[in-house]
Amino acid sequence: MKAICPGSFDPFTHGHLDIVARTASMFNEVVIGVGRNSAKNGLFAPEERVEMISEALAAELPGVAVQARLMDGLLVDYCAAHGIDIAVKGVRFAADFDYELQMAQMNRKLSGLDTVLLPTSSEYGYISSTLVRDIARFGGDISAFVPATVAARIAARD
Ligand code: COD
Repeated sequence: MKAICPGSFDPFTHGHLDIVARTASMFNEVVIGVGRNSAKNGLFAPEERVEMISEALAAELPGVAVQARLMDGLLVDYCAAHGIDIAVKGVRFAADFDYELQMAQMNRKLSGLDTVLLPTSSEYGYISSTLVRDIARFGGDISAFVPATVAARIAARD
């Protein structure tokens, strides 16, 4: 079966990487779908996020069949066009669950696409891209929260 881990990944964190690695252990093929979240103010352009994730995968999950791809438009349309059976999302706390449940039900209604929710690993539950963006904007140290290749890209922006 082919799965997608969709998200904004702005930036890609250790929490995201953990969800992707666990998804890759369950499915034959995994795509990381980099979408645009219209509610969020971006730090990196989606195209650059795809590059950053590809770099992180090469360094952190060598030999694992995961590909990062730009996902314009609706998740359900992307999945239908690329033969993807299941979406996999990470859940850190109740607010994530409420948000993900609503999107999962909507996606299922739109096309029948089902969603698997994976609970975050306890060591990554407090990490969020929003907080990492904020820390990075004010020059703080984000190296504990993102793969080294992502930290290097963030440092190179300054
Ligand atoms: N540990 C575990 N999981 C985590 C962690 C962590 N530390 N941090 C984030 N996650 C999970 C999130 O809960 C989410 O499941 C996933 O990782 C990605 O997170 P983000 O924040 O990068 O991504 P979002 O929530 O901004 O992504 C939203 C999408 C882009 C997936 C969504 O907007 C979408 O599907 N857009 C396409 C348009 C569409 O189809 N819209 C209609 C949806 S019904």
